[in-house]
This record gives sequence, C-alpha cells and structure tokens, in this order.
Amino acid sequence: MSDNVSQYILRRLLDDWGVRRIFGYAGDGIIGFLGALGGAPGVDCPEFVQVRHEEMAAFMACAHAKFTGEVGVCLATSGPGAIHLLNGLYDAKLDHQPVLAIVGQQARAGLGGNFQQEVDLDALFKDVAHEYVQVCMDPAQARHLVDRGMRIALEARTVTCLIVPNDVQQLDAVPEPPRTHGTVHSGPGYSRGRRVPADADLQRAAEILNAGEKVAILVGQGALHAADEVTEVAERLGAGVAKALLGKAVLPDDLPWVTGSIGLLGTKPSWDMMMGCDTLLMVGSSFPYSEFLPEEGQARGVQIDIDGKMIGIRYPMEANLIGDSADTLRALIPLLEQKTDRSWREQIEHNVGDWWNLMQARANESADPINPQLLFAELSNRLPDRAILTADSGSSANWYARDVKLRKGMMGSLSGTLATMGPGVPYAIGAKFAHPDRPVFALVGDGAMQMNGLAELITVAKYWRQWSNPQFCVLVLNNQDLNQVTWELRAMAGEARVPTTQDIPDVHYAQWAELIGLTGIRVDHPEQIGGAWDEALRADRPVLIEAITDPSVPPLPPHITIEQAKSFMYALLGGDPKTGEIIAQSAKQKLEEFLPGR
Ligand SMILES: Cc1ncc(C[n+]2csc(CCOP(=O)(O)OP(=O)(O)O)c2C)c(N)n1
Ligand SMILES: [Mg+2]
Repeated sequence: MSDNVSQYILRRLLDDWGVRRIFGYAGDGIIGFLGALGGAPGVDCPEFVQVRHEEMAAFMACAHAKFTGEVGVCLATSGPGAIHLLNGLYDAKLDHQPVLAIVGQQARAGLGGNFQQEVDLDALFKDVAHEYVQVCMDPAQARHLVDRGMRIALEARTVTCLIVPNDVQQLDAVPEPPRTHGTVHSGPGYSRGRRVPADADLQRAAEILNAGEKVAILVGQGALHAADEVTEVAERLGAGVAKALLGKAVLPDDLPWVTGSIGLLGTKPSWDMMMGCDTLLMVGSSFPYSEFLPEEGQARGVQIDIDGKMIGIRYPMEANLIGDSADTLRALIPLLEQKTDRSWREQIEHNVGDWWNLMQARANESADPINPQLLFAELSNRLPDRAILTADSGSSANWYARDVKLRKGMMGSLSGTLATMGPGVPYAIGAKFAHPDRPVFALVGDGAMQMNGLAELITVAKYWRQWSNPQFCVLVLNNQDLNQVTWELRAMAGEARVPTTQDIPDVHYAQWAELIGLTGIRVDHPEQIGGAWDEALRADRPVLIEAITDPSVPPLPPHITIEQAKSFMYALLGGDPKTGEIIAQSAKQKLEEFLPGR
C-alpha cells in the first residue's frame, strides 16, 4: 500500500533528513499525522514525544537544535495548538535556531467558511516563520515543502512552518511529481560550506588587532564550535575573553583569562576589561547592551559573524568579517603577531582570580534561610563531566551566569534573546532526549515552575525510564517572589516592591515531584545543600530540589551606576517593606568586595 501524505512527510523527514524525534500534542487538525505516527506496518517514522502544552513542544524543539545543531521539529493541531506554539517558536527565531513547525489546518473545502478552529495560520506564522511558511494544498507539494522547510531552517538558522490541511494529510502521497510544466522536483540534503571573508578584509582585521595593546574579545553562541581558535587568538593577542550568555559554554570558566559573563548578569572582570581595552574583537555575538561595551571611539573594533545582517550593529567596527567563526579565526591566526608585552593579560588574570574569590565569599554569606548563590556554587563544585545545564528567565539566570563554572565538554543554554520565562524545564527535557546518557540540570524560579514547569514534570515522569542515565535534576528557587522583576522595579524604576504583583503562592514543589513518582528534596538550611546535590546525583530517577531561598539577596550588576543607585535608594526610602533585609544583604554582598585580600 502506498503512503498517504502524512506518512510520506514523516518518512522523508526520517530517511532523508535524519529527523529522529518530533515533539508535539494531538488534535483532530493533525489526525492524519497521528495515524501515521501510530505506525502502519512497515512504515518507519520519527519518535513522537508527547508534551503537556504545545509551547513546550516548541521549546523542546529549540533545545534540540541548541544542543545538537540539528533541526528541531514540533507538531501541533490547527487553531489552538498552533497558537500555543508561538512563544516557543519566537524563542527559537530570536536565538537563531533551526526549527520546523508542522501544523494542521481545517479541510480545504471548509477554509474561508468561518469553520470551527479555523485560524488564518498563514498570517499567524508569517512573522515568526517569515523565511518560509507554506500550505500544502496538493500532495505533489509535500516533497519540496519538506526539503525547503528543512533546508531554509538550517541555512537561515530560523523557524519555518508547514501547514497541512487535514484532508490533504490523508490523500495518497505523490513521491514523484509528474514531469510537467509547473511541478517542482527537489532533493534533500544540506551542508554548511566553509565560509571565510575576503583576504583584504582579513588583512585589515589583522592590522587592527596587531596594533592594539589591550585587546578584549567577546564571544557569543556563534563561537560555540570555535573554542580552539578563540584560545589561540587570545594567546597570540594577550587578550582576555568575555562571554555573552548564550556563549557561556564556548570556553571553560576555569581558564584564568576568561572573564565570564557580561552585562547586567555579568562579572566585574568583564566590565573592567571592556572599560579598559583599546581594541575589541567580537565573535559570533549580538550582545545588545552598549553600556557594557567600550565607549565609542575608545576602542578599534573587529567583528566576525556568519550573518551579514547582524554585523556592525552593536559597535562601530572598523573591520566587519562575514564568515564562520572557526573558519575565519583559522584564516586570521597566521596574520596575527604574538604580543610580547603580557601586562594587560596579567591584569585580567589577576582580576579574574579576585572575582572567583569574591563569588565564593558572596555565596558563603548567610541569608534567610538560603543564599541562592550557595546552591549554584555547590552545584558548580559537583558538576559531572559532560553535564548540560539550562536556566530560566529570573534570578536563576544571574546565578547561572556568574556562579557556575562550566568545564570543557559541558553545555548550557537559556532563552537568550526573547528572555521568556518557562524554557528551563522543557529545554532540559529536550536536552535529555537528545543526550540521554548525559546528566542534565534545570535551574528554575518558582514563578517559572508555576507557569509551566510543574506540568511539564509530568512529561519527565512519563519518559524518564527510557533514558540510559537517570540523572535529571530540577532546582526550584522557592522565594515566593517574581524576584528578578522585583529587583528591576527597585533598581530601574525606583519603585518599592508591589506585593499585589510580585508575591506568588508557596507551593510544595518537592511533594509534587514525589506525587508523580520522582524524587523530591526540600532544603531550607544552607548545611543541607551539599548533601542534597549529592543525593540528586546518586538518585535512581529524576530529582526535584526545592530550595527555600532569600529574595533579599541582590542580583547585583557588576557595577552600580549612579542612576541605578539613586533609584534603588529612592525605592527603599519609599517604604519597600523589605528595606531592612535588603540593606543588610546588599551591604554584605557589596562589602565582600572590599575585604582585605580581595
Ligand atoms: C513569559 C514571560 N512573562 C513575564 C516575564 C517577565 N519576567 C522576567 S523574570 C520574571 C520573574 C521570574 O520569577 P521566578 O520564576 O519566580 O524567578 P525569580 O526571579 O523569583 O528567581 C518575570 C515575571 C518574562 N520574561 N516572560
Ligand atoms: Mg521566584
């Protein structure tokens, strides 16, 4: 028996594009695909991972792309299912991840008839999947729609979307369109070629970098595959390297000249390096906050990016190199002179050493009851090789950025550009399906946990027995506060904390984990932290650690500007109910910087 259109699409994805897994949720708009996934005898198709909410399917597809470099694929029904996908798809689009969304639609005959669940999906996806959104109106289209949807997602590193009306899904497939005028005959396959800039551009860049005496390098996710090349360039130029958040895994944090993260979630050595440099080399990053980069005119700039549209938009660069970061750096290295004066580099290394001592001291400060930094520092000390970490938008992103030392071979990610709440747990699930043998950690706030993490743990409970290594751990920061925004209210708007908008209910996260068959551990005393991580690492099943953390510990930016300090004081004087605790905590955290020996 020949394939129908849905069977054909799934088979082409699996056999010709290597798609092993699809994340999704059922509905009658994709009835043909559900039948096909049920597996007619002899029909192979990708594994289907059933999530709790379509947004999570899109987050998992994004995580799959981030942690494998392959296209992540998600599947949702027409109308409501398709709409649910959107936030996760925007997360992928903004972080430049290749994701293909397949969505159902009402039958062709009813379209335009104000039919139930009929939504103008073409228009709905036109922004998020603007590079390629197509409706399969004829079975003969299916082949090239799959081929182009996959190839464009990879080439443009973006989201593409195929809309398949439910009656088309069940029509006989047309694997080979008739050879007539107007038909399309596509083939599968994609390989990203070697991409290097023109020789003259490389030469110009090398002149600028050779002339500099204080070179700062900033790397982002575009350099994730270029660790060796970045290292070699930094050695030659006597430079330090700061990392944008999505590029945290580019270089290990135990290298003495890696200054760590940058920005509001960044480190002091990154700040000092950017403020003091005379030359900036930016590789594979679109880090947006200009106040953390050198002042215009202070430094000469060189940027490398694979995407010509992303170049020259953060700092006025003298040399803009369009190319793959590893290929381009490799071509640049022979043109770079070894700098003999190492004083700039030594200063950076000195600052980095001080910074890690300060981080340890800040983590050890007492709090009521738990200082969140200690949870991250203790995890950092215990991270198994090849661990994969995810963080959520919230205060956890600060501590992930600053307190966790990633080592060689580890991976980590979060929603870098959309900065949406909610991806922590679904990203971790996507990571675990992609790498079932690796330990995975999700670092998540209680708000994000309530938003979707609690429900998505049910997906963990459903599937964890399939994973060859059960090490999967969710850390929940139970501070009963939307803490990151509470601090933004204080520091940016000069407003006191607003309990009506910021308080969130106390939920028994650890008990919930136990209820659904996972291990739950609750810690409310700093001395329990180390033991809790040890237990989580030894456990025979996924673990949730619920930590009762102090919302008064400030996620201090590496420097506080005068305006921020003013609005902060204004908020406190304006009667923030937590004034006493905050002053005590901020003072303790800040004072650590000035103690003798630091
Ligand atoms: C979908 C979404 N809604 C709202 C926000 C704004 N926001 C950013 S962080 C945050 C607070 C997160 O609270 P929680 O998860 O409890 O983490 P905490 O900061 O308390 O550790 C909010 C509301 C967002 N980024 N995304
Ligand atoms: Mg919270």
